[in-house]
Amino acid sequence: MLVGCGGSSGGRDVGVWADGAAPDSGVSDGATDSGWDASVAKDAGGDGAVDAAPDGPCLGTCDATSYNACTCGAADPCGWAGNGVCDDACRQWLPQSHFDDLADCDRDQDSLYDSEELRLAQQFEPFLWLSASEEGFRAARLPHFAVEPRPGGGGGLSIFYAMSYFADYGDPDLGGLTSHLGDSEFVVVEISGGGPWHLDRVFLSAHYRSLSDSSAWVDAQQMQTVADATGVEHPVVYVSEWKHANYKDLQDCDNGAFFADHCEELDLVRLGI
Ligand SMILES: [Ca+2]
Ligand SMILES: [Ca+2]
Repeated sequence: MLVGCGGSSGGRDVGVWADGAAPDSGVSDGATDSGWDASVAKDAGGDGAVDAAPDGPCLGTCDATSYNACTCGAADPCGWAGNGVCDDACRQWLPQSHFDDLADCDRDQDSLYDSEELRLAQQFEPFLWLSASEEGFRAARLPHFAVEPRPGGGGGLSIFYAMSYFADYGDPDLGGLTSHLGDSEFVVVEISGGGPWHLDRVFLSAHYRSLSDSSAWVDAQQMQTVADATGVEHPVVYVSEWKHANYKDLQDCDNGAFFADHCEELDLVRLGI
């Protein structure tokens, strides 16, 4: 049984189908929809007479902007594809047969729904070991992310995490020498598989393209992971104190930047996109 969602068409109530048949997705033609169950239809006028079946696409639920098995159908009976409003809810209603609304729901036009980009970025969002010596400053960042198909096809994706620390506090052994405002370290996570997605490798920036560049690609097997409260595994990154270079473990951190970097793990926190 498909129950209407309270919209109306031509002054008539949206009613109920009893036979489970697909709703009328055609044009407004004045014809009664097949499967309309008059015994449970509403009486909008209160006159005791059962209302006639509403007509028009999806029994008026297009006008009500109601997401259901009709309005979300692959044939796009309401004409919502590319209408300037993202109808992403239809992907949840009909995962296998919804109409394509990438024109409205894919701002960067890379054929990935914006909501899917966010979901994957959160699924693989790194957790950070941040230094004890940054007490009071560990939350001083405003991270961003971007998701793109990996070059060369194959269906893999690349997730870029801009850590966006407000400041690099300089070398702790030299009283903060080289400190500067704005600290643009980053992590790139490459995934593949699609269903389910799995981690392939991670790029960890560490003074990227500077004289002390210690950045590196790390295979998934070498990355430490941690499960969040829902059981999803996330890559773990060791962040050098004050400088925010990224490493896969304590040893790499202490060897980084010609042994200038150090990691003192105090708090394991989610990046926070
Ligand atoms: Ca739309
Ligand atoms: Ca996109």
